[in-house]
Amino acid sequence: MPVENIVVGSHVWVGDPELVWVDGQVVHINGEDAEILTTNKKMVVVKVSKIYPKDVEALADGVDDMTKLSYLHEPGVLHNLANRFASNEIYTYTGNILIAINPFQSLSNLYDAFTMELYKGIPFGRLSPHVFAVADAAYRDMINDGKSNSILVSGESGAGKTETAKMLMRYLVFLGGHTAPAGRTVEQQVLESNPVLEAFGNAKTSRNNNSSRFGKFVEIQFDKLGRISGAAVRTYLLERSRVCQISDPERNYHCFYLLCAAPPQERERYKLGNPRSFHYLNQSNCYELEGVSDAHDYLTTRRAMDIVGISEKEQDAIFRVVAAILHLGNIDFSNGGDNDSSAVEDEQSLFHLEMTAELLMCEPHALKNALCKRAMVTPEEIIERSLDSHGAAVSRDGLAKTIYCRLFDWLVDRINVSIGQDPSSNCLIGVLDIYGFESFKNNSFEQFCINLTNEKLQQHFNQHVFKLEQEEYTREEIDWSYIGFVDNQDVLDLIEKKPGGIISLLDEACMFPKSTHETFSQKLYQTFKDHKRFIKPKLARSDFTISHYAGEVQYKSDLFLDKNKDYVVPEHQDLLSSSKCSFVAGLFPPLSEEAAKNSKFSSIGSRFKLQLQQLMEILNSTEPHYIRCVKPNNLSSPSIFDNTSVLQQLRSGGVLEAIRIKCSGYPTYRGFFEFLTRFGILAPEASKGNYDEKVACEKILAKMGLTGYQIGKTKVFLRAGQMAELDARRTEILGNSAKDKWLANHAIV
Ligand code: AD9
Ligand code: MG
Repeated sequence: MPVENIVVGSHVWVGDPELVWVDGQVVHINGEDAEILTTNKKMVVVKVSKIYPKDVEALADGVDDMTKLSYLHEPGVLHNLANRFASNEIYTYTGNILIAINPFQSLSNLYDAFTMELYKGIPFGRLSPHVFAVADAAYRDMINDGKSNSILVSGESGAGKTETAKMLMRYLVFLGGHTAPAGRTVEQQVLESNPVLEAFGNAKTSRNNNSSRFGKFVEIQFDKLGRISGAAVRTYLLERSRVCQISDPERNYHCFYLLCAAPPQERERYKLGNPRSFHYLNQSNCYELEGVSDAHDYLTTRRAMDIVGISEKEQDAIFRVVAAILHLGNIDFSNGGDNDSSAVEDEQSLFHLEMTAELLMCEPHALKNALCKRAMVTPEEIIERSLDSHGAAVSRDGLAKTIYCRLFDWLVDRINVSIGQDPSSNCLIGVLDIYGFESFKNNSFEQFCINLTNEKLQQHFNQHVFKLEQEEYTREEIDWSYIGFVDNQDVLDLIEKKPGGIISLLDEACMFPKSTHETFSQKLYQTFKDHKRFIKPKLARSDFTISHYAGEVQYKSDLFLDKNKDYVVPEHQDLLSSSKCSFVAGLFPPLSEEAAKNSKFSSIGSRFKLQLQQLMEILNSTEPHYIRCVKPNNLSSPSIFDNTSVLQQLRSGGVLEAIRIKCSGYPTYRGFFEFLTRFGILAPEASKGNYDEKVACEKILAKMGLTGYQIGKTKVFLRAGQMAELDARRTEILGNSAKDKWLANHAIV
């Protein structure tokens, strides 16, 4: 803060090693340094430029919209959220962005029918902040403007995205449902698609017992009367590796445990027993979830499948495939007689091989060959080669992952066909529930794709926030033509530019047989050595760092090439496409000759990039609404507010970026009357002179010698720092009495 805005007695925020920010009052100023007595009873000396003004007029339990804060800065925002969270106010607006803090407890009546009724048709901002208010605004905008809307929910794992998205869908169904539900209505199907997708796409991770392992965009279509007439679900990047590899204390996908807890006759049919006996489940010691009954959820999932229109026969086939994957994982291999080949290890493995074949309805012998042998095509002949035991195990896991992903995609397609699209609908509301920015100790290709998603959404978000600010300026007829902001296009170019971006280079590397992750990394180092968003970490031989909008992330490139290749081994394809079970064969439709030739390599990165492009096209044609979910602490505790972690999330979620954009213009605006009430004291002659409110405001501002502010039609628009300057003058005028009183109250004992 500029030195002249700080006076003895100013209330300020200063950095604190534990709390991140702590408030205090200036007791002495010496040139550039201020001596501050903090409320945690420390006397600290801090550079004036490092402190932020605190609003002493702010309400004790906070404001429901950050834009009502006199000072829009990091400590102010954090303090406001903490205050509200302490009184179970989990929702707060920043303009039309909703910040939702996960309460980790059920708050009474927060989502009941009465509350839904309450929010219906009430203008946004009239009632306290709520997800229902956002859904209501989206619905009203759609009805009034005849334009599609979207609600983008983001946040880190466990922050509450999926719960929020479900709440939004429930409210939209409440608004757009038909009054006379007849059997399976579209809206019921929309809601029941959630438990089905969660059973197959969610799993317990170390951060969330019900973590979505895929991204989801649900498009709800409405007819001219505002009633739901169709829906479409799009999913993104299901986590493949989890099917055959989990670490303690995580779990595999819920459906495996559900099926192991099915009624006895069904378990018997699939020869399933204790989940502890399956390799794909017993790599972790976690089998049960607190407060969850897998047996009960199995029945719920079955019922939900009925409602979304998956037939009894199809359900049977689906669970047969799930059981087959468990048995498949239990087939072990040992090296065959000549060490270069493999054999199914023992009786047990043989039993599981037969069970897998029976469930998938293929020949056990053919299954064994598909797992253990490969055909090599040379110009002269086709040579059959045996895999060693390690190769066979890799082949087995590859098959399990491929089958599972195809099954998941089938479910999504089936749900879409069953709910049905409304071709005559011209309005939709999209709800996006997608993974937030990730930065771990080890970051691989998955984090790379997830962070690309977030960069794209961030750009969309920035442009929107900036546009809204400008609309407010235009409404008030002030001049804003010179305000610009820097966006993240340079990171997007680095990653996805064609040709020359990281994804293009990765695809090139995947197509060139001699590439390794090292040659790929060298290529990146060479190509981007002068790119300011790309960093070669010191000492790293193949890692690379990208400077994302939310911070730097160091990626390990070792598995990038493997993970980018979506390749179904022809032996697996042939085996399953000739299954006697039409469901299984349907998951592996025969490839056309053209596709068979090209099937050598299909890039997951490029496909994902394309999916994202399509998503952005839809989002760009809608009016967006944003919900930022925040996890108050990493213990899933209802009562802890961890400043450091919340701040990091506000940064990753772009909330601080939105504030930066606001600050590049006029971060504080006040109505004339409000301004006069607070600052009339600075120029008593202006208030007494019986002037028009606008003129009185101008007089005060002129007297204070401020420049750069603007006077709109009904509001004063202040540049960053000007509110602090006015407050400093006010504090001076109010004199030492306030300071003395404060010091007396906070005296160090
Ligand atoms: V992940 O990226 O899919 O791992 P999400 O989706 O952000 O994650 P989720 O919605 O699954 O998190 O929420 C995690 C848990 O927090 C839930 O299982 C609930 O126990 C809890 N939660 C979330 N939101 C609420 C809420 N509004 N009220 C009460 C909540 N509990
Ligand atoms: Mg989720």
